[in-house]
Amino acid sequence: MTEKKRIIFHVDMDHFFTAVEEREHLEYKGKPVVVGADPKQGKGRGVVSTCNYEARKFGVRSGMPISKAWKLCPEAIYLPVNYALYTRVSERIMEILRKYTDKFERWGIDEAFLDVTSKVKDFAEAETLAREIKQQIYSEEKLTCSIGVGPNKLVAKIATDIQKPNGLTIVKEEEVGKFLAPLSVRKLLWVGRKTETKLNSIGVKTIGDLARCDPTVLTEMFGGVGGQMYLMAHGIDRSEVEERGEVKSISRERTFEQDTSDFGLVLETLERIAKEVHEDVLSQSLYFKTVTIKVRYENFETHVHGKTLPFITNRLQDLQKTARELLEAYFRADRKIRLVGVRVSTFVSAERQKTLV
Ligand code: TTP
Ligand code: MG
Repeated sequence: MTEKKRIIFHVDMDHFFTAVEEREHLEYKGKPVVVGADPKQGKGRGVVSTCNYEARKFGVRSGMPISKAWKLCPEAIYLPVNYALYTRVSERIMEILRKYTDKFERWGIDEAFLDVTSKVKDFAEAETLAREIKQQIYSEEKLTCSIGVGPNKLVAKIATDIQKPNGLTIVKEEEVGKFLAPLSVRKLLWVGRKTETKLNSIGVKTIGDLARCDPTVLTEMFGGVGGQMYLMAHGIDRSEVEERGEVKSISRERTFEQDTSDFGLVLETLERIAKEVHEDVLSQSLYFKTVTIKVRYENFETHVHGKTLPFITNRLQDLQKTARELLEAYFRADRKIRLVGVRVSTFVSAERQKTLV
């Protein structure tokens, strides 16, 4: 069977939340900036949502406890998460990108895939188009992005990360093997730290090592996922770029009978409703990537805070752990909570997950 060769773009904004903050406050330019929980002079709970590249030089990273970030870089500018602002900017960027192709797929708040097969005749034209997109986003939004170009979504997404910020990485079909081989297995979509340790234990460190494995050994070790990993290691991904419309999010919330400052109770409630959300996720055969919590204090002041995971998942523990981390930033002994909620979004159906390989 001869398949039409595809050309896929993956676009990812650079240090998105902090880039938006820098744009709004020119005085931050050149200084380390961290967006996330309040560091409270090193005693704060919660995590870093993201940080700019100046802060990354000090070792600060997304998902790190904010207290650790403070230790590494107390001089950084620490800002709360202004989700409403980033969502507005994200919508405008997606509108720009959507105009370039009818085969478009949003993937998280600052990422999207574009299938430009029918818009360009080869990779040279694809490069020109990618530069045009970068230029348009910059001139309209004063933000930079990185673009990965490849024969499928998997390769394009891995390529984006190779040169960041403001990068453009092109991997032609015939270059895929050479491109993937030296990279760590962690670069593959579903390989987390645990899987990496297991793979390392059989001497597999790079994607090239994985590609040389016997697929039956991988299936024995990891079940069905093992077979998927093997195909991915060979850069094979037939999934289509398509907008997922129908289900936007699944959420639950609870109002306490009496406003409470009992953190244990709030946490337990959050975990219980996360379990309900998770049951819905499983019953609809979905995978999610973004977890958002909602906290309303007794005076009705309401906060919504989300985190997009670096992987897609359908595991209860990922949902509960992320929700718990997000909640920690809002717990204050002196403030009673009236309501908590949890939402998951950015879905992939199990059907599509299977077709990704
Ligand atoms: P990313 O694209 O993963 O990160 P980034 O845009 O900040 O940096 P990079 O230049 O490496 O792409 O995530 C997009 C946004 O999602 C990020 O700006 C903040 C948010 N986010 C979280 O809130 N928590 C997280 O753990 C991660 C990874 C991201
Ligand atoms: Mg990004």
